[in-house]
Amino acid sequence: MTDSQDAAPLFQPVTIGRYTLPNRIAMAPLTRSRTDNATGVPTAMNAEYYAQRATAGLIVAEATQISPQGKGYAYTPGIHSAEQVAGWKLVTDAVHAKGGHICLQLWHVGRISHPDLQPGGALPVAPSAVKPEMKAFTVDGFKDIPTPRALDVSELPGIVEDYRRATRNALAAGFDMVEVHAANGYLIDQFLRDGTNKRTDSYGGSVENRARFLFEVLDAVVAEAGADRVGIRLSPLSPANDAQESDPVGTFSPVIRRLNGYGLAYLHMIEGVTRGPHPGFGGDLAELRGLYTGRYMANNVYDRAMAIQATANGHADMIAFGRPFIANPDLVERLRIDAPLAEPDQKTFYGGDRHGYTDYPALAQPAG
Ligand code: 8OZ
Repeated sequence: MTDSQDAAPLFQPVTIGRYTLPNRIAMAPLTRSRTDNATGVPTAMNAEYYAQRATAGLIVAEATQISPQGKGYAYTPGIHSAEQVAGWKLVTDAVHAKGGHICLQLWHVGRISHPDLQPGGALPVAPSAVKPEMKAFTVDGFKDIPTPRALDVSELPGIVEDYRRATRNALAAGFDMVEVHAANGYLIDQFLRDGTNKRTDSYGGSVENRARFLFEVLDAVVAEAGADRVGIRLSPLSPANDAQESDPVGTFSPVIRRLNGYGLAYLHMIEGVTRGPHPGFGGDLAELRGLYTGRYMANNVYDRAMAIQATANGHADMIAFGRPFIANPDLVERLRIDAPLAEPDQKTFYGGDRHGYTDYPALAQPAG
């Protein structure tokens, strides 16, 4: 019974951008907060963690700040300094040595930050001075997030340049692709949504204006990497990080339609509420997904059966698994043979050392 599933598209190759990937299982970007807080430089330990998971068809590495201002959580990595590029090179070399492919997720958190995490103790920045009802993860624990400072229009080209530099750095570090993080209520999503974008200039008001920043960023990233090495992540139906939107379908439909014209490597969508539960395949999800004509990566607490079905019936070209990859470095093989999955320890999700990071074993290999 399980053997017959080897023929399932989930376990078959797929072309994504300029790459042919061996299966349709992606490792979703997972914040693990395991770099030095001051430098954000990846280490050999991070390389070992990703290399252990290199049988994923594609690893989308954790959200990585494009600039010091883009940081919103303690111990997250960056891609804005030469030292960070050198650290990430350890990671990409280790993944490539195992035959894997790895993409870097480019991140600016916008208002989801705290002065403790910002250069010079500055206020976090956002499209508008709208306070999120959220706490920030700092080295001293969780702290209330203050009202952010609204970005002046003159500052936006500099942030677009930060994305461009981050893309160049990611390619120099050996990443195969980059993914623009436009989901989960971070800076780009804050521009898109009417609950967080109260601007009255050309970046606020109409959907076209609210999407302007996203497409300026995307144009810069695509100019550096080529569209066939760029993905984008959206979470249109998720209120993650207190990102309010009065009309998700009305806001995101024109965005997705316009993405069709880019020929990107893929659109990665969190299909419902971030970290689940899956909303079902009808309704707003069906409407939004149906608009996209390129490669589509689905994410939202998929299990094996859902993943097999969604890649067989045309819903998705890839499925991104997040938490299952934490405790199952060999998730692809376990899904293939329908082996039981290990459960991750939530206490070691964020921060700490090798424990709960590189010490989850693969299934024992048969002797011989
Ligand atoms: C969990 C913890 C910290 C950050 C996201 C980058 O929600 C994140 C994130 C998730 O996209």
